[in-house]
Amino acid sequence: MPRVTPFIESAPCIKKLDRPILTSEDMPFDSNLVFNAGVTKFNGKYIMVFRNDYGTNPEQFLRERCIPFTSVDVAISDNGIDGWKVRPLHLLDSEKTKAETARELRRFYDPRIAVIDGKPYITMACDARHGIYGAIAEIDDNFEKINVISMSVPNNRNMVLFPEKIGGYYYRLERPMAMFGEDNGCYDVWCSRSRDLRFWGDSKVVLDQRQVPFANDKIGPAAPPIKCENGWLATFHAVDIDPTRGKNGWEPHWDCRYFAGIMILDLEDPTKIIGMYKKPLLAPDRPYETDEGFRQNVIFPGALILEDDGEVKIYYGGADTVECLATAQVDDLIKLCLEG
Ligand code: BMA
Repeated sequence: MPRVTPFIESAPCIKKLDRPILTSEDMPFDSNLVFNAGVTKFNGKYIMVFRNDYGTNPEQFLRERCIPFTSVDVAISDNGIDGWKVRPLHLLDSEKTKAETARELRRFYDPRIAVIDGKPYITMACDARHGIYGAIAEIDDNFEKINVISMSVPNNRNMVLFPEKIGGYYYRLERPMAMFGEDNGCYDVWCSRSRDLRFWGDSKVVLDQRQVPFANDKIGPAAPPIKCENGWLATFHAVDIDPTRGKNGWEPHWDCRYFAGIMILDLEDPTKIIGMYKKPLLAPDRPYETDEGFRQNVIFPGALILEDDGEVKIYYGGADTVECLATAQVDDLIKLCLEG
């Protein structure tokens, strides 16, 4: 396993806010960790659908080694930065999911949002008795009623939908956990397509983990891609493991570091990479990403919003504990990908 250098910075064009934008302290319900959100601009508002882990604390976690409950929740803001109003009723909750499915499905988490032909969809991971599924759900315009329309076979997650059909097909990026590949346990980013969002096929590898110089372990799709003149701007997360890292956060041993990477995919055939930035787009470098929280050194992006003035908002989970925001200019992001 190749060693990755101890400290890597975010790309120079990235501006991170100097504090998280949403945390467990903002929650009107029981909450320990608020992170890994999907965000979209819909009917003039910014809608965030996020993951809330609850029912524990660092001491209890050390004894029991699990976080008992996970809910998926909604927050709404006028500017996508602050003033988030959190809806008090959970959109999904692990206790309800278990009860409704006779414990077959345990919890949904890591939601991402794509709006296709004006209709919002949520993709999520789902832990279940028989593995981890990737789920696609439709949701009403008020983000109140969610209905799963497609489930993958195990083990698949980090599913993100493209925001429009390409050549008559819906497309998604995903990350199956291919146990028996050449590089055992180093999973890659894949792409599949569908006529109806329910049945998926024509699956191809898009990005091999070994193409990413700052990953020595799995990679996975991050935010739903955004469309630019040069192609689809697509983010991914990339993991580097250093077994000497030891205790890091709540866990007795956490040796991973998660970065965000960025690439451009062909507009007509999104299984083809046009360019990729060879260094991390976002690296953990703020105290709330590196020194505090549940799993330190984790950057987990779930949303990109391209504003009319060319600013891109990049939403990401920090340390599996808080939700954060960084911004960059779209032209700078494209340049990074094309110049490598
Ligand atoms: C991944 C997922 C994410 C999490 C990340 C870092 O495998 O479980 O939900 O943010 O690990 O812990």
